[in-house]
Amino acid sequence: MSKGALGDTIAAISTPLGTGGIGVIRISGPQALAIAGQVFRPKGGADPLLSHRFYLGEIIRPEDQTVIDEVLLVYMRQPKTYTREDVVEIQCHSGSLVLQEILQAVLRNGARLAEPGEFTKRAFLNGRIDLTQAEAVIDLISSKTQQSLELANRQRSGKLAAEVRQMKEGLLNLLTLLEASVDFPEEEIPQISPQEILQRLQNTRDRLNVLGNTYQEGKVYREGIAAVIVGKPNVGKSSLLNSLLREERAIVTAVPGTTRDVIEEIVNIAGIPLRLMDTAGLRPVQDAIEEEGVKRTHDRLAQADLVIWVLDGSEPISSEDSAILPQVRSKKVIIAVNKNDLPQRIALEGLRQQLPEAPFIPISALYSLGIDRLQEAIRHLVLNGKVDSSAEVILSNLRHKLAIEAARDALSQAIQALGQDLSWEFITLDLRQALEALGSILGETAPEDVLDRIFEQFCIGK
Ligand SMILES: Nc1nc2c(ncn2[C@@H]2O[C@H](COP(=O)(O)OP(=O)(O)OP(=O)(O)O)[C@@H](O)[C@H]2O)c(=O)[nH]1
Ligand SMILES: [Mg+2]
Repeated sequence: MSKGALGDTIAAISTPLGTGGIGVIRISGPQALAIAGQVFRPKGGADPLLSHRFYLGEIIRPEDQTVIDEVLLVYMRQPKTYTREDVVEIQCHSGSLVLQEILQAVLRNGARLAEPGEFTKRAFLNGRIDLTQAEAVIDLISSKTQQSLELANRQRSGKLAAEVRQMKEGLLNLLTLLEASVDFPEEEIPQISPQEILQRLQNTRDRLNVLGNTYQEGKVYREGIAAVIVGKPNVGKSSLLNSLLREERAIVTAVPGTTRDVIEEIVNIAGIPLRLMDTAGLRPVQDAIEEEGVKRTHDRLAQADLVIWVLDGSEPISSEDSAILPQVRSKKVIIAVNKNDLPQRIALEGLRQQLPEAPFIPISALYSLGIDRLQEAIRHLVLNGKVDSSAEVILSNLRHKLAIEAARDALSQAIQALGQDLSWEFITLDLRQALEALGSILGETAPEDVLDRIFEQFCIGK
């Protein structure tokens, strides 16, 4: 994708392919209205089409003037459109053949097939949204919980961008003052004391620090975490998965070694999208299938952000349980002491000493008891107890976090330079670096390949 190709008109199917009530074909660019005129016959013959109005009519094949579908068409004159260009949207019956044929008719009349994310990229290049807002559109589409949706919406509405802009403005202000005194030391220009400079630098650095610290929470909500349920056979791992899912997803039987393959589902735990994996029970393997299953358990364990280790509270700890300890020790781990509905015969003291940080939660997966407490423990552990959802702006994107840190480090250097009485040129250099880092968040100074990487994550038609 290149910035230069803005002059042409692009088109794509914007709804998922497949049968459904309505499908949408979107066209954007200077030729949008002309192309619509070639393929669309409004009922009653409206001409010209007025902006931002729906028209009922038919789409016809340009070659032989036969009808493809009856549709609703809306023409939106720029600039009040998604891309800030002329946009036409055609709402047709959603069958993949209908959608494809209409798209073909549009393409034959001069549109080019849009690349993934190209509509949103145009909105960015035409200045309707900044890069954080474009990125928020991806997050919005892929949100799995209300919390991640809310984070995406805050970013889409420009909260992060506003905060970044404000800090940029402050720094730019300072830079101008400093450069004036460097360039015209004898002139009568407003002077700024070193204390005042220090104060301003520190203020902004502190704000950057606060913002950077929200990333841990934001990332969890945006990307979710991988949690794997492990334990020896028959302790109730699959029962726990089912209980958390509120659905009989995994097979549960009284036969140890029931689960052979990894079963993976997404559950919403207090707003956190949890990729939950039920695994084969860990024990010395008895056949080739179980061997492969246990190997898969180990693979998942290695990648997991969080481990839920299930024990059977109705039995004493066995050597099979103990063999699991070294494999989970270095992980964030929660101990679910299951079968709490039966008389308890487990002694946990030794294990508590081995895993002093881990919460031990008594549950009954069979009767869904203690599951709330388990969920709370998961939330607490994942967010490290450092949750501050009240923060107005929460970082959830690694690109933003790295830029915020780069800006912060540049300011720390400036503060150091100030303390060492270095020439103000050193400080202005650091300030420029900080400004560049902040500008890259908004897309002002983001190089082409960074943009490409961002917009490639979109689907076609967005
Ligand atoms: N009383 C009681 N029984 C339970 C509970 N949870 C699971 N069970 C029973 O324990 C047996 C094993 O349950 P599963 O969920 O299949 O255990 P698992 O850990 O997935 O076993 P494998 O897949 O073989 O490793 C079944 O008979 C369950 O009904 C519980 O909370 N209380
Ligand atoms: Mg199982």
